[in-house]
Amino acid sequence: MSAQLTLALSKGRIFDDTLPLLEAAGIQVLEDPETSRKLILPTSNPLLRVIIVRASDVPTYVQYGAADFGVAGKDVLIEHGGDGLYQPVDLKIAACRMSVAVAQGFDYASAVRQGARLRVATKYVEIARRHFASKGVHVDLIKLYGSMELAPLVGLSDVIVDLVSTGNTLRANHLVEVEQIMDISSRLIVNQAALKLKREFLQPILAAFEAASLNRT
Ligand code: PRT
Ligand code: MG
Repeated sequence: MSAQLTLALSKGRIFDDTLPLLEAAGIQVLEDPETSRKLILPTSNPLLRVIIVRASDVPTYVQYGAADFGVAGKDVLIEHGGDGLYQPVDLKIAACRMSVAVAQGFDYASAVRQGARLRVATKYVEIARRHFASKGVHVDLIKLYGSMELAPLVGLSDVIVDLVSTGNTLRANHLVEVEQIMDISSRLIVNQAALKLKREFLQPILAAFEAASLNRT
């Protein structure tokens, strides 16, 4: 029988951290996305295939039903909006935090206090917009697609909003974390129609993922 279920994952940490959860469901992915150029990967379960997409595209594939389920960071889900997605499980994988960082020596506290407009460079404009709105700080949001750390160093922005895990990237660029906005981890997301129509195939895998992620706490 051809694949009934499609799981959307991104290469790198999400793929790597999802593999043990698939193993817990008795499923092996039969090719390595780091060495294979294929974007559709078979698994040991003939009913299930994995597709490899950009991290920020995972919710889109699942929303439109091109994938039945997927794994995406809370950051990506907030920026996407989550329409048409059911989010049953926090898998607690790919954990990090969303933070505000500034160049060493920049006086963030007084910049915020003085009520001037703060120039904020980020890939996460929705999270940044909500955060500074809740503090009553006026901001000019500058959308970037990567290498946010550079922005304060060359005068593009006063601050950045970015993901931090070890803090090594900030340190290497002489930036300082001045505020933590939220903890981030990756969620299982499921297409709402698939949840109803493919329940018999999906349910055992969802249950195994949930059990495996509970073991992580
Ligand atoms: O890389 P690409 O542009 O394709 O997309 P992406 O960056 O969204 O994908 P990917 O695979 O890098 O990240 C997927 C998800 O992993 C994110 O959506 C987060 O939910 C989660 N995650 C966990 C992280 C990190 N930790 C992380 N450290 N995503 C990114 N980073 C980056 C961060 O942006 C910064 O550049 O790593 C750097 C900081 O790391 P430290 O360890 O130096 O602090
Ligand atoms: Mg990345």
